[in-house]
Amino acid sequence: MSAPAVALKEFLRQRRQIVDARLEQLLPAAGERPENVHRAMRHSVFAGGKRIRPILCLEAADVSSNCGLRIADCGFQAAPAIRNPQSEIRNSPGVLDVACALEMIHSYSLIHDDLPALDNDDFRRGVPTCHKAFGEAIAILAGDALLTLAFEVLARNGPAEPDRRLAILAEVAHAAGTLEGMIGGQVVDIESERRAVDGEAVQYIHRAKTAAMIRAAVRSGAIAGGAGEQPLAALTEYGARIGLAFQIVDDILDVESSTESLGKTAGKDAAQQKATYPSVYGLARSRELAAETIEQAIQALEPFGERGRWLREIAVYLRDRKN
Ligand code: GRG
Repeated sequence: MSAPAVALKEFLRQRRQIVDARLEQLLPAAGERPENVHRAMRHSVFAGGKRIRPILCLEAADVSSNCGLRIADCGFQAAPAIRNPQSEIRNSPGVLDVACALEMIHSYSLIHDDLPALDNDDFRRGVPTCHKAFGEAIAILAGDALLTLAFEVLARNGPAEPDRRLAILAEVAHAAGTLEGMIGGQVVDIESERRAVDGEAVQYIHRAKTAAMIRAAVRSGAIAGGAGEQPLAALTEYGARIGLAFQIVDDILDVESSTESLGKTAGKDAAQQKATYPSVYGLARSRELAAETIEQAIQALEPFGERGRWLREIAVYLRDRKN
């Protein structure tokens, strides 16, 4: 592995550790009543995801920060857990909790996506899906609970500045919704199964289902960090591009990778006759489109110069990832 790849691996590992430690504090304890739903929430959140959305949020905040905020200085260990509403705002870890809320919403979407009524999957992140481990009713409720907790965390623990906190709430809610958002994309995805779709339709699905939340992760971090109009526009472009490329690569991996390396059932898109980039453009052209889209994302970072280093490296990592 080349030197920069090693450095990025370490960067991602450290960021994951910070996010996981805070998620541990924010999620209700497994022994807290009603235990079953809390265990189910933890089963899915701590099954070992890449934490890409929170990491993007943290890094976008770092590059945008006009007050030299660094994640290392955010003092999250001293911050109270969510159940302490009186004191948490003053000690808020701000952007870190925004990042964790994004991961909660992502985990909710995976739990619901895996349900028998949707993708009907048995494995996710290398472990049994939530409904396989806890039953369908608890899995639905665990997903609902993660979505709800995410908005409580955003409302209580977002950035101290009320305008930034509100802007992030609106940003995330919209991206998770039906208008060019995650649920909208998922609906069109389901409705496109076994139908002939064109490039415009598959791009809509990917933009809404996957890219909207990734773009929102980058934008939320930028807003938390106080980005001005131009940096926010550049980061929005970056987020939208890597978000689209992320799902194109996901489609390619579904064709090329094994169930073991993906941690979820490979080859499902073809089995369910899903609208994907490989089904519309073929594998070779899909690879080219993913690479071109990542290149556009990297170009959007130019104004940040050296400060954009990790975001650039993350874009390349997302292009080359194997799971
Ligand atoms: C409300 C019943 C109901 C369902 C909603 C919203 C939804 C279902 C599904 C969202 C669709 C979805 C799961 C989009 C994301 C697709 C995707 C690429 C997931 C994998 O993300 P990674 O690779 O996963 O970041 P890890 O495991 O690393 O976190």
